[in-house]
Amino acid sequence: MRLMRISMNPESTGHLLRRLFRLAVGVLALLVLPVSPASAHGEESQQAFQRTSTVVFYDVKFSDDTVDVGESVTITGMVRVMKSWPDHTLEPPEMGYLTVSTPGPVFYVQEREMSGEFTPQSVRIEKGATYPFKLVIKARQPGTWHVHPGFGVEGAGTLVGAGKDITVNDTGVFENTVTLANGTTVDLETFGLGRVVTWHLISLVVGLAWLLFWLRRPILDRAMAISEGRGATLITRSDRRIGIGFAVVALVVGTGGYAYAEMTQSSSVPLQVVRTTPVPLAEEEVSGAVAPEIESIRFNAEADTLTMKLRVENTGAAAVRLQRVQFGDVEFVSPSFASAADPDAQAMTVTPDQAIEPGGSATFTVEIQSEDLIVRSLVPVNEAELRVTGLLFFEDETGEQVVSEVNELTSAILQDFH
Ligand SMILES: [Cu+2]
Repeated sequence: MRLMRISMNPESTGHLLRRLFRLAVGVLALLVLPVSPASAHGEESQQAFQRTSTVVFYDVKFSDDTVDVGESVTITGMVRVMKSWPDHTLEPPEMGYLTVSTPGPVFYVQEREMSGEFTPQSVRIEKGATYPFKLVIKARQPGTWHVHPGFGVEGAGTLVGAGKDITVNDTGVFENTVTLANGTTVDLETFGLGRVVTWHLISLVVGLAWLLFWLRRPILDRAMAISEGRGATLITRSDRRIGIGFAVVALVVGTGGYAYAEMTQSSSVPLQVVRTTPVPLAEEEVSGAVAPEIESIRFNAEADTLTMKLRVENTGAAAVRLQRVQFGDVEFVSPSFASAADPDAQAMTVTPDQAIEPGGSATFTVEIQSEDLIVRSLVPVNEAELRVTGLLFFEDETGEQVVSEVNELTSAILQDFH
């Protein structure tokens, strides 16, 4: 092994000290200065194609935005596994799980339904399927929490729908009790907590003892011996004996714990797995008699506009009108429907803003201010797939009975470069 000599003249020592001093001041400033809590939509870190063409939530409604501790909020809407699911980059969707995305366990999911069916666990899903969903969540901790409905797909991660800030007032009691088959009522917030703590402590003691036994020896000396090929000489007979002792203790504790639980808890049921297949809405019910086709999409970065040329055919018996467009969880509404729309939705222009007569077809130009889409990274200008996938909503003329028809659009975006 060769040693390197570091020469240090007084000048460079002074320089080094000054740098160290500056670094120390910098670190201290970071520690002392007040920090504001970070806040952002985490979903925006997901790529555009993931958020627009895998799972899309629409018509998401929250029953309340302010509740007391122990009160419930119901989230309803539609979740659609897109037909344009990118199988070439992601595995095809087969297993999904409806959930909520919250900052920690601040809510408790009481009810979880897809297509009116109770879905406590992961369910089988299919491409192009639309499921009405319902989530009932009970407020557990006071505070203001950002809540999204979410849908986890095996192999693709969790996609979220429109979010809302829900304030949970610091009054009320959170109760989470359940009656067991043997008639006793238990509080799920504390049930078995003593046992959990005991097992953590036992593992901690065994683990720490094992670490201490090895870590009290000089690490560098031993590493050197191993690199010189003398590793086998480091382990003595008593090390081996103690090692076996640890293994025996771990086995005895594990099997002993199991035997103890079997003896004291006579009536137990193994963990259950339920795999249901919720029935999606019939495709005709979802997309109806409207067949839209994208002729072109142009994106102008300078003017921040997205211009779509649509050709829509209406084979139904009632006149329909383009109501809104949705990319990911961002909605754009036609001016004629603005009054009834979600206040968060943005405006778009539709030319000509006319109904499509039964049996007829029409060509429209839809213009969207894409600034918000860019900010939310929903226009995939810097991705390998310059495509936009979204949902188009139409409404028929019978006023009262509003029928939202949904269709997917998948088309390459042409960029206007100047
Ligand atoms: Cu969010």
